[in-house]
Amino acid sequence: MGKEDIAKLRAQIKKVQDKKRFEHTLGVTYTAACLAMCYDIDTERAEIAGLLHDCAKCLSNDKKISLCKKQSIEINLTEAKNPFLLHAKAGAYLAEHKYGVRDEDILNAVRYHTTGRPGMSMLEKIVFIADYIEPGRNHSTRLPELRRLAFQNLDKALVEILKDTLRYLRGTDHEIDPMTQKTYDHYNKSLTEISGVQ
Ligand code: DGI
Ligand code: FE
Ligand code: FE
Repeated sequence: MGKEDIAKLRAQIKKVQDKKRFEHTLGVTYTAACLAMCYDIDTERAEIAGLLHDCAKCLSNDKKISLCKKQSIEINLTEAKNPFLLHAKAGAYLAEHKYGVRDEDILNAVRYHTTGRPGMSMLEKIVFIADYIEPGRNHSTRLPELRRLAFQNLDKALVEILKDTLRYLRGTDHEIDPMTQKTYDHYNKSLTEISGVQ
């Protein structure tokens, strides 16, 4: 994919998202490209993953569920109760079959952008973090600090964002997807091991 394909993809995504969601998508796209520059990752792949990450967000919950059922995509208990979570898996499916992406790393960045997963690639981390810190976001008092941290230490930023998300979810009646908790535990553990803290 080159610049022309990216422009085409951007026009396609604009058609399937409302104005606010599309603004967010562009914010994630450019933030992911900036993080990619900072960490020496291919910027075009970061842009494509950013453009696609919420491509299934504007489908109704019924559509997300029926798409997953039809394509035999597993729906876990948390997802069954909170179908909005399925926009990540459904998005990865559409990225491949509707938008023609063959790059498994980009597909995984879409698939795991909401919960993360243990063993994320650099691109997956970049999209996960860009989704949280893009300039249009305004959902955490810790954003200025998290934005700075993202460009200094990607893994620390990942752990702090997961910590923030888990704290937010515990303060609501939303159920925590086991994968979100697993991702936090995995990266929190590897950070403390690296820094030698017991
Ligand atoms: O699609 P976006 O709004 O851009 O961002 P997203 O895909 O990261 O979804 C954000 C929401 O997902 C946010 O309100 C927190 C929520 N979330 C993340 N992990 C979990 C979760 N919600 C539930 N119920 N359980 C989780 O484990
Ligand atoms: Fe999302
Ligand atoms: Fe998003």
